[in-house]
Amino acid sequence: MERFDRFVADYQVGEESGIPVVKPPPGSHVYLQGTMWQWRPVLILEEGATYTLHITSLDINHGFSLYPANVNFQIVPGYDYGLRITPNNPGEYKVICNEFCGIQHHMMIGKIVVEPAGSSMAAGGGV
Ligand SMILES: [Cu+2]
Repeated sequence: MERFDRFVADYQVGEESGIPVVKPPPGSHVYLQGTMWQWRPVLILEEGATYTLHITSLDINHGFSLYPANVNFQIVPGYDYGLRITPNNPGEYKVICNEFCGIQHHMMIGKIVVEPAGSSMAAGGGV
């Protein structure tokens, strides 16, 4: 929880519907938290860079499902799942909960954006 807060504070670049948007440096540890009924934060990753993705649940069982990529994990509270990932396909991915977790389960949709390699260089240029 503390690491998560520090992670968000260090690399936050914006906010979307009250959820922080975080762009961590390539090679770093990246954190994604599931709670009823949201995924925090929105992650911006770079194509070809390797990250260690930590997925945790703060309350009950959730399912981590990445769409349209075919990745599924059961997320049990109290465990820290560390996945080594290297995104190789730029685009916008949805994080969907595939474990029924209550009334707003179907609203539990997060987001991971993969930017094409090298695009962070141009980020200073505006839009
Ligand atoms: Cu759910």
